[in-house]
Amino acid sequence: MSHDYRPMWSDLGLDLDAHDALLDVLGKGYADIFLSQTNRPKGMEYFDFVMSEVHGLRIKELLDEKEQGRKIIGSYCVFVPEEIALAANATLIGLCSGAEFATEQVEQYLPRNTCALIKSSFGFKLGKVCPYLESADMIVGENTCDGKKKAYEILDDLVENLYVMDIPQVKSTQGRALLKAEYYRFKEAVEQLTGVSVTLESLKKGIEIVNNKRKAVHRLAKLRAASPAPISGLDALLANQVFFYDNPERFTASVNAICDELEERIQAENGVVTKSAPRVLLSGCPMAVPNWKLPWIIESSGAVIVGEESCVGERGTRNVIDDSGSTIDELMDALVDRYFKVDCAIFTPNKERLNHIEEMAKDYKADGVIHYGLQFCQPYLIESIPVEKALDKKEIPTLRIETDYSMEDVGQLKTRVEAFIEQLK
Ligand code: BJ8
Repeated sequence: MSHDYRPMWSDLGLDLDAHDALLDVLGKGYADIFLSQTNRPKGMEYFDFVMSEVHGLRIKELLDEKEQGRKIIGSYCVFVPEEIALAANATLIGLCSGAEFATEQVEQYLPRNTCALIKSSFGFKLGKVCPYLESADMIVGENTCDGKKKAYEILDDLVENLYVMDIPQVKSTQGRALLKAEYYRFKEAVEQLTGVSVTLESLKKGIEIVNNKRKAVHRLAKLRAASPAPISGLDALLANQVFFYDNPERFTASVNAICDELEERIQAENGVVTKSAPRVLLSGCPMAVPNWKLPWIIESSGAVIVGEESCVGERGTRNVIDDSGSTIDELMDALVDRYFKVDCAIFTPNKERLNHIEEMAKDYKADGVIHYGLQFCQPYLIESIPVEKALDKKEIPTLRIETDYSMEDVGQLKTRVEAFIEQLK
């Protein structure tokens, strides 16, 4: 890290020793998993820098924004619209939840058999190690899966500024009306927080900024259809993870710069693997920083990941918003249209997700699909069975993995993944 940020972390109330330990593990993991890769695109240097300053420079930037009167909003789900936050002079950041922390303390609040993602969000709070969480003026929870829904009731006692958004579970007319009403309620809450009213122009601008960010990651996604793959799945996942907390305009420019480079690589048939490397589509639960275990196992076993059907990936970023509306209400409708297409497994029925997985497997020329379900995550684990059946009908080999954030099962996972990759060959 470029500076001594300890005074800043201390002011935020972090536990400096615990935080040092977390950064140490994160830094070592990053070096082993990312920096050890060969023939990476030059543009990844930007993301290496972002990761090296993940709790440093970016937090400093957010605190500077706060000093200038901007508010910071933290969110745990892709249903929370960044466009509205931007339109009301706030910055939205994703709260990661990708590592085990303070498990003993967490289990005083949550049952042991809670998914690792929810436990991690509590661990970062109870262990006092997340500067993003501590910088946030508002933390947004959402009624998605039962685990999150109930956990936010408990989180409400641990943080001062929790706001909970209701999310429909059925894609019906009533479900759409609920989402629209909730987005209006969120708009009012953000306006109250910042003291800035959303206008037609500011909402259009917010939509434009986020659309550009999404277009850049779509461009990156499409380039991965090339053979040999021009970028590793790990590096592409990293870009999708950084999507949630970098400055949006800088992120867009950095992803587009990588895409320019990848276009040249594709022309020159310069891949990160050979053409014969098996191509895998990863599908399932979101993978937040620093949850790199399964992608690392897959790619260190000789395959390349060519797409993520995940909220940290294409499920979360696909589709842009029509910004042609001439009233705030028309723009809010366009916003709802876009978000209502997110096919999270909390929806019932959720046939769109099956179709999307098949489409992605075809578009990115995947030889097989690995479905990643977090232990105790009922929506995705239950849905993994129809996913496997649907893919089976299309003769697309599928491997269903159930795991958590611990490293205990690495050996066993590697054996299963290697056998699957052999089968794909
Ligand atoms: S839109 S996927 S980001 S809710 S892994 S906590 S589902 S028990 S994360 Fe998600 Fe929004 Fe949906 Fe996307 Fe529950 Fe499962 Fe845990 Fe999960």
